[in-house]
Amino acid sequence: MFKKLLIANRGEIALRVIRACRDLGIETVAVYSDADARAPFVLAADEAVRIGPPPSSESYLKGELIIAAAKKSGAEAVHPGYGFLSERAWFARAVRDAGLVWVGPPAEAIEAMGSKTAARTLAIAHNVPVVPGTTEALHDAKEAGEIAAKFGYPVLLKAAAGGGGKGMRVVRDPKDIASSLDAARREAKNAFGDDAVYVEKYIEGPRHVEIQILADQHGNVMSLGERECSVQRRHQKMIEEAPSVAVTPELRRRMGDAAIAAARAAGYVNAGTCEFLLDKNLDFYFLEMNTRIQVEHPVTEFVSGIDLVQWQLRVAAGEKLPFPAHIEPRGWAIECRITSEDPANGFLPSTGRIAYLHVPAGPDVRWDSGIDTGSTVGLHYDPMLAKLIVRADTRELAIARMRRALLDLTIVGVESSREFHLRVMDDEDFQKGEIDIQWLERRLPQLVDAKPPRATLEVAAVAAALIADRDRGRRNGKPASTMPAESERLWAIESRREALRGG
Ligand code: MV4
Repeated sequence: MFKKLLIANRGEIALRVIRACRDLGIETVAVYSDADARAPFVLAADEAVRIGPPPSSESYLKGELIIAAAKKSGAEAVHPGYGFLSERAWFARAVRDAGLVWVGPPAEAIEAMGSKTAARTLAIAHNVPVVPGTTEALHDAKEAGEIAAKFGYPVLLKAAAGGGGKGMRVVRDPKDIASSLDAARREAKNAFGDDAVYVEKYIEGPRHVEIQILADQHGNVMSLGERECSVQRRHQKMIEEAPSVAVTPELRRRMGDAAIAAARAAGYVNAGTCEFLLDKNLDFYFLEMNTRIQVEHPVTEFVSGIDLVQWQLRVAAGEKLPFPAHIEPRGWAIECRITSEDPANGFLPSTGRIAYLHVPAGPDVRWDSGIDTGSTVGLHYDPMLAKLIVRADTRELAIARMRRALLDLTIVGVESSREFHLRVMDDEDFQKGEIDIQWLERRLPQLVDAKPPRATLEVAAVAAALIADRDRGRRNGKPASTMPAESERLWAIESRREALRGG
């Protein structure tokens, strides 16, 4: 195992990697921009190197500066985290060429999965099911019309260089094919500098289910089961869980085998994720492979009992995976991404200083965060403040535990998505697991509008003050009032917290 590692990232994932290193006795080097000089991940690292001003383009995306910091500090390995340079093949190669260990997949595997059409071609060649469609870029609208007619409407035009839903157009009517092709091309050209577009059959109302894999340098590739990631808005995941209510052990096995085949086809090593669409008939289709550790990895850690970041480090150091090829999940895990966005205001990003932070705890409650009391939240980076992850024996208990943990969370100073997550936990569809990739956007108006009326708020404020007063024992020596009825208790806990906030 290496003695010292540099983390080419920031925020909660940098801290997550530092913790794994501590557990393994590896010294850590953080790199940071001026905006992060006092960030928790910088304080937690053994050493920290300033790499530039706040904009990512002048700091966390400066590969050469990061490699220079690694060499200078005597680090032997580099962990890329997610985002930033994590899926840039040139950076993986530059790290390797500098004589450092890259704690991620080989540059060649990143490249093989980088183009959507190349990944699709690779999948087809290895019997991994993909959505019916083509892999060749379309020449013109006439050809698009012919292919669409062959597969049947609706079809989806997709950018070959794709990702994040850019350069994508659903076409339901043959008369729209030419204008949709133009629009998809324009968007693809803008986003990726490549206007190649191809055709797929459009899958209506699927779930987004992904399989976590882990591969070592000795040819062992394993599946750690699925994550259900359908609760998303504008291609940003909000809530993830493991396992998925839709996946049986038999389906998990087949999806796991498909993910392992895709990983093998790409010569994959380290942690990776195969994304699938799972339709209403429970047919699944490979979409793409994410060649990095993902934000939502903790739900898999909770149900598999395997520390994914620790195993990223171990396989990068040459260790063999000691696990069976398939892991069956135990219990249920849910993650809420707590962001500094205001759901009541169209998810407008909020900035400021975290004046007060109270973090949930207790059995099987995990808080992966990049902030502390006193941290400032700006606009330079992603709005994710923290991830709240819980585990329990059943999905129902996990939802109840998440609800409790969210009530235990107080963030003062910036707006956050906490209240939004509480509303999802209380939602009937969510509780039944009746969700697909369009569910949240369909449900959002109801979730956001479910505001208590002004009068209710005023009554609650008065009641909360009385409860707080009772708890402070200031009732002139009179006995404290009785506890509220069972049905009112959660409301009372919330009111009490609000009332006691700031003394
Ligand atoms: C699809 C699809 C339906 N049918 N492909 C969106 C981003 C890109 N990774 C693939 N995406 C989709 N591909 C076919 N043939 C629906 C989506 C899609 C989606 C997929 C995963 C998670 C969220 C999504 C939101 C909208 C559309």
